Amino acid sequence: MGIFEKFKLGFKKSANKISEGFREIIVKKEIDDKKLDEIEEFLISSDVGVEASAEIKTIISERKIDPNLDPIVEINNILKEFIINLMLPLEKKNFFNRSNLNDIILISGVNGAGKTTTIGKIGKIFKDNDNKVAFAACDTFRAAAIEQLEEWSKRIGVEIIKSSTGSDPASVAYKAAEQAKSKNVNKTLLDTAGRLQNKKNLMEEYKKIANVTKKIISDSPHEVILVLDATSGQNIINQVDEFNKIIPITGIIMTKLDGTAKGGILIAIAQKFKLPIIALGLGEKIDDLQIFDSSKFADAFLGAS
Ligand SMILES: Nc1nc2c(ncn2[C@@H]2O[C@H](COP(=O)(O)OP(=O)(O)OP(=O)(O)O)[C@@H](O)[C@H]2O)c(=O)[nH]1
Ligand SMILES: [Mg+2]
Repeated sequence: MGIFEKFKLGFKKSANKISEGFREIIVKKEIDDKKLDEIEEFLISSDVGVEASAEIKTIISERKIDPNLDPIVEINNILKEFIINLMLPLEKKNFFNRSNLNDIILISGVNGAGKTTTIGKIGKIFKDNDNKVAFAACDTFRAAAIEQLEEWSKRIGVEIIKSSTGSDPASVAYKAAEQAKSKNVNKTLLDTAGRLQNKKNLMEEYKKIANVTKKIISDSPHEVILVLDATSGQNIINQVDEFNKIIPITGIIMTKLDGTAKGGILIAIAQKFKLPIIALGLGEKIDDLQIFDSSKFADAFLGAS
């Protein structure tokens, strides 16, 4: 099964919900104000967000739908157009290209979001694209976190910079930046401990990790990637807000989109923050990562074949 098929399969729950939802709302062909309100409410309940749902409702009401056409198909087309208009500018496929610099890439997010797994997945793509890659085990907090990252580094065949559990995570980041420079590593991925965005001391520690590499490479970190778990619902909005305040996010990766009905949350985030979307996680294995493509996302979300 190709990744696109997997993507669609992963999204099946969302897609079924969306197309069935419209079918239930639009039993007859005319779309009156009541139907428009129901469509809006349905989109909100699918996690698409209040603002985006209101905007979609306005677009549908302004677009005179030809009564000779199937209104469900027409609404799907409007939604697809909306998603692509919103998300095409947020694609960032060149993130994976070979870089000629010592890129420092900080990976952050709440506990269990999928940070370490995602580092394994993107590390492999970086390596396949002829980058010299290194991982830095800046999660010195959770027992076995270092071993988990080490496991991935062995699987892919990349170097790991580490210290012992309980040591200062910023010092590991510092050492990784030194090595990036001295060994000419193109992409250094910093794995950080999971932290809740409302825990002040942990966010202070995050700020320290984020800033320490500047002492070696002044314009680092070059990328600050927030990993979001699609199944965490509306709390995701707050996560983006808080992490973005500490150090500006340069890209989002959403994980666990396989088998969840919550794909709509990515639309809400795109609408609210307009941040680049790097990739989508669709499983636990190394190849279960889809480089973000707005058109493929729209098709998978809407259940188009
Ligand atoms: N289904 C699914 N599971 C995933 C995905 N990404 C990660 N996981 C799983 O989610 C769990 C947590 O993943 P980790 O990579 O350890 O998450 P983390 O953010 O590093 O966790 P902490 O370091 O403890 O904060 C693991 O069981 C992963 O296999 C995904 O895209 N889909
Ligand atoms: Mg981890």
